[in-house]
Amino acid sequence: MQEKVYEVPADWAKRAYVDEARYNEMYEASIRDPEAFWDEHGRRIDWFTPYEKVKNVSYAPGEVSIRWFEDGVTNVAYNCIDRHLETRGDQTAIIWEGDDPSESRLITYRELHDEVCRFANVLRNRGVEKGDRVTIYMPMIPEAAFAMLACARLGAIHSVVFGGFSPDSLAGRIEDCASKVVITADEGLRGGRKVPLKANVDAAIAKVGGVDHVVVVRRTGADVAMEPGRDVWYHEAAALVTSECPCEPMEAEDPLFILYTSGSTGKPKGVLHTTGGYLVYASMTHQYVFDYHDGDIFWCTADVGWVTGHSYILYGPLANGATTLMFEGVPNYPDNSRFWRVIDKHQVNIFYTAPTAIRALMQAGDEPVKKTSRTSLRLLGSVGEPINPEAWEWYYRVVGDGRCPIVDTWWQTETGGILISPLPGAIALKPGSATRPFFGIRPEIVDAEGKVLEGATEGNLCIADSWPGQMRTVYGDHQRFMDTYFSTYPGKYFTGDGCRRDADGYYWITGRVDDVINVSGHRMGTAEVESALVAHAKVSEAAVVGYPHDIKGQGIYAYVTLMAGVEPTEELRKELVQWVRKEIGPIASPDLVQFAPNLPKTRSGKIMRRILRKIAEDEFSNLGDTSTLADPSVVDDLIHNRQNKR
Ligand code: 6R9
Repeated sequence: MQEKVYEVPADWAKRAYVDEARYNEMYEASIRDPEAFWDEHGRRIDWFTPYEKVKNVSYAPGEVSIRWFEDGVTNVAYNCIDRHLETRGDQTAIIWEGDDPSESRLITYRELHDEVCRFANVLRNRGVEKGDRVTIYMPMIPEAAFAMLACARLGAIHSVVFGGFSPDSLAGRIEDCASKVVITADEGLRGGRKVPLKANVDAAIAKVGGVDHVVVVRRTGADVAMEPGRDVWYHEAAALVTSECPCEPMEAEDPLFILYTSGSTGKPKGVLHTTGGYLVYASMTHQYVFDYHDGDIFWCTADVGWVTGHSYILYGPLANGATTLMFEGVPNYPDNSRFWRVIDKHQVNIFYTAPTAIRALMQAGDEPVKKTSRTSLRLLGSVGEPINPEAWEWYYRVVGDGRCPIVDTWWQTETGGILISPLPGAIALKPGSATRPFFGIRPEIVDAEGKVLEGATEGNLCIADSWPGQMRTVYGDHQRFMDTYFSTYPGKYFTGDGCRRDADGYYWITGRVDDVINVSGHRMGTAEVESALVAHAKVSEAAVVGYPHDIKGQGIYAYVTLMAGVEPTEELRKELVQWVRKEIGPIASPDLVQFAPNLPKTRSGKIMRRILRKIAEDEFSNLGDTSTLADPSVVDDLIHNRQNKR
């Protein structure tokens, strides 16, 4: 089949910050002399004390250390707010669109300043200081942004926990970073449904303790329990403070935030990002990848609970003085035209969403899209998982009316910002390919032994050198950081993704090569779902794998061995799905549960996931070598009782 290529439109090459020649020139310069390149671009943010040292990085086994701009002093909130006040105080910083289409709010940079200062003062009055950890468990309301920026202003480290996580998951995250303060809302509102955030916080704290203050923002007005001395309504506390609060001077390597993410083993890791390098990288990628120009309206549909929300709803856009749209709702409420109506309502120019949303909306047909105008759109973006060419084409043709380039941006919580993506004025597009590396990024494809493969090839994706937005450590566990990312291929950062490079030097991400699955763009460790399942009294053993799913990208397939004497019933199947929902959160609900009296194991007792994956994928003819199984007949039973997909 001939590969489709969409050339850079002539007007894009002219208008964009970089065309192809400039991209090549800048990319080469960034690789030839990273120090000089980042010395220049690090100054795109304002520094209280300018840096003299640019890069101080070691990937050496056992002593991985990553420092950028280390003698510089700055503050992220200052860069996202204060430095814009003189020139764009009256410009809209945040457009908030509520779950209910009749609700929206515009917040100027000056208002943002006042709101963030108030929030910071409320936190300061509760003893929050530089270096303290603050957990934020909020719906997509402006106060979530105010709270994050208030932490940045004070130098406190925020840990945002996605509002869809269960009390147990929240508890684990509060405990891991020892947050004494939690910020939440009475309830969240998504697709017309209420989410009991405050009640979840109460349940989490009952489990782990250690929290001195809970600041509660009123969203729905629900009647929630308030514990005297611990809980305070934000609007009451905010009425008592001023709208002035100085920015704490922060060293470039002082932490900015922790964000928990799933890996192949163990509990979620606290990915730690620091101040200077993160902001330089988030703002620079936002400007160049989305070709953001003054006055553009930028909409990233992610939740602030994920890294995409951190870097491309908040920090990147605001550092650039952009107008960023924050959406509380979901793509299909009140109907399947919602995204496109919001684009028309707020005249959005740049729209950034996830393949799972595109695939779901594609199933609803063209009509909900076509009845809206979308003439304001200029650029489309995709993130979170590989986008299949069919969904790419639909996004391009139907949503973008064939006028808007698509930037398929590959990156991770760990990378802080986009690493591989087209620049719309510079790089011809191939549907399904994240195309070329951003400035300063050195992708390498290696084989299982770590040999670097050249030319057109396929293997595991590593990054050979550091970039300013890279995570610095796993909070509280630097050894785990080194083991997870720098030990498989010593001297390189290992991404956990598989990747193909074609003859044109384009990168095609093929998905995770570890035990991480990507369900609707949400990262999940199969081990987390397994440990939730085995925590159920009737489950003796569980093995979880991903399988191809039309809308979610991957679905969750759970093989469950029950305790002796327990009857495998339909009811129990449903109960187990509910159980996982409750233990981790709705995003982790297994799509299919197969009761398996035995799991395929090696003689040493290791579960052979390769075989379970193949069965879940319906690839029975291609099971590979099963001769090392302790009991090969187990496989026939598994195939015979496999769960149906539709
Ligand atoms: C930003 C974000 C990271 C994992 C990553 C990869 C997958 C993300 C992708 C993509 C193909 C893209 N991924 N973007 N795969 N093409 N454009 O999603 O961070 O939640 O940490 O997930 O998502 O597998 O390793 P995170």
